[in-house]
Amino acid sequence: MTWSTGPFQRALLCLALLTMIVALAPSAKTAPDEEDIILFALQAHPARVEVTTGSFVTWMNREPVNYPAVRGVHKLVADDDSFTSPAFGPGVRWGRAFERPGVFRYHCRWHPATSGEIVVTGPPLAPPERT
Ligand SMILES: [Cu+2]
Repeated sequence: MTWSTGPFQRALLCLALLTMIVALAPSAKTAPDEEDIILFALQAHPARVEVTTGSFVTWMNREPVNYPAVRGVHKLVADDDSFTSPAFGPGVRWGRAFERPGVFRYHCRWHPATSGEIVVTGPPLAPPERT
């Protein structure tokens, strides 16, 4: 084998390794970000998501079967009525942006176990909603 291990080659190898380490390291989260929540087996995964204001949060319906009566369709409602999703079935994604800080708990209109909370931190990007 004619593999040379002079100082220059070693330095080059070090540089290559460092580049790989930097490339493989998880990138720092930048705000605003996007989160995907999977709805599966009538549960939200993860049930608790923390994001910064301005983040767009999406729910993906990955129910594997058509449940009787409701056919695996979910309709998410915020406990404080700040948002309501359309009914969306298996394979369909729905999402919304969270522009105000707070803890937003939600549940499915038809499946109480399908619930979770979005914890939003950061400066408000929209005025409070009128009631
Ligand atoms: Cu549901």
